[in-house]
Amino acid sequence: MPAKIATPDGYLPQKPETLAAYLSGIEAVRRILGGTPEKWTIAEVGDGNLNLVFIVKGPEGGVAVKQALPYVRLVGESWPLPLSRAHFEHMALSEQARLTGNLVPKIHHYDEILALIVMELLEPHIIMRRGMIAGVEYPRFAEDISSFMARTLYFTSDLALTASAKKALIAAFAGNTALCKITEDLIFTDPYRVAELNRWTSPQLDGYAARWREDGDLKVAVSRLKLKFLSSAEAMLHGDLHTGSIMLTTEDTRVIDPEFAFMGPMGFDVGAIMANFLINFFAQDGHEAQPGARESYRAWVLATLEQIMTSFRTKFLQLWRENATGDAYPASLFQGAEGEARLEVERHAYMDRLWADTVGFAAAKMIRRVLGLAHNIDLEWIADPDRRASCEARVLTLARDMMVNSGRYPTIASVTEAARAMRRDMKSY
Ligand code: SR1
Ligand code: MG
Repeated sequence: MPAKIATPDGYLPQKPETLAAYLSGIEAVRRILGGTPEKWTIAEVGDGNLNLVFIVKGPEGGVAVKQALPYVRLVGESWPLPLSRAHFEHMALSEQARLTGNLVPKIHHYDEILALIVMELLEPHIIMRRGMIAGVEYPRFAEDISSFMARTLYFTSDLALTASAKKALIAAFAGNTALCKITEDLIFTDPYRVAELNRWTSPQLDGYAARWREDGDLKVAVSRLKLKFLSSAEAMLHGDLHTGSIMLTTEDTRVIDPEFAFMGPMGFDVGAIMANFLINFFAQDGHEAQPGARESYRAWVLATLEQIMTSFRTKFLQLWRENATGDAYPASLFQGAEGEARLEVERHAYMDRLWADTVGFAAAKMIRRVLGLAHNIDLEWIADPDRRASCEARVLTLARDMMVNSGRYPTIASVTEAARAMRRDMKSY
């Protein structure tokens, strides 16, 4: 068993009893909750893979408290994980708040020793993945998430930052290695080899898992993506931007949980959103009461995905035109109408490269949710294993093609069309 993580003096995993006493010592929190600690209710509600999460309510209001454990909650103490992830989450949340305003929860208090963040209680928001499983449409989401991605990625890139500011940001996030390692192993490596923690719908998908481990083209393609993840410090990423990291209502969107934040390739975040929309699209067959019942929801999922990708590109390009404050593409090299025209062509070429990365990273994220350790409830909640396996096989088949034949997917419309065709033509696993 790997060595336990040494925790600082004063670190203690919280329980409702200890948390009430702790919070009562923080004036800002006391004011939000109102009353006295005996009047507060505290429940541990964490259902994620890594941390403790408490909802605390008082007579006046509520807060959410997230605390890192010195191990991976999903697996237990046999998988130690540093508490420093709370530090990186706090830093990323602060940066995202500065860049996007109210698209992230407000921070009320941060405690480095306890690895604990007290945040705004988001109510009546729910985790987006749960809403999408239930078939809820979110009319604001495309607008909000495209702004979130465009602003956080653009303003932390060399297009907006000076070289020294960019390097300072790289240094600030360089220590989040343990969380990056989870991604490097679980997304880019384990699904393509025999790994103890891999799991899939068995025996239905045994053949897929075996073929994935033997597929040389796929292994080269995913290794290229892994190299990019390891080496391309393009911008500050959220690092785990799936629909479980978003809480929302039909009117308000908040991105939560940036503990995987680091300086990496932009397509990794954009691809995460694409992957989770495509997974949900394929999973709808497992949730509809009778065949066709979710047809209009499926249409919403793909239309929204198209809108997100199109708006992201438009917004990112516009930010670049209006805020070219970085050291990349020096203005002195692109003077006059001819220089500007040349630069505009180059901006589009840049977005095309980012798009190609997005398709590849999306594919990697789709495959890991079917063959790796951590699955999505979109698929997991389909009780009938044959039905689930049919949805999962479509996810795998489209993802493999997106990764190996990425040139076939030059636009978001080509991706959504392929998803529709896959669902129509591939009847079973
Ligand atoms: C062991 S952690 C597994 C996954 O949970 C997080 O949400 C990330 O997606 C990570 O890969
Ligand atoms: Mg998370």
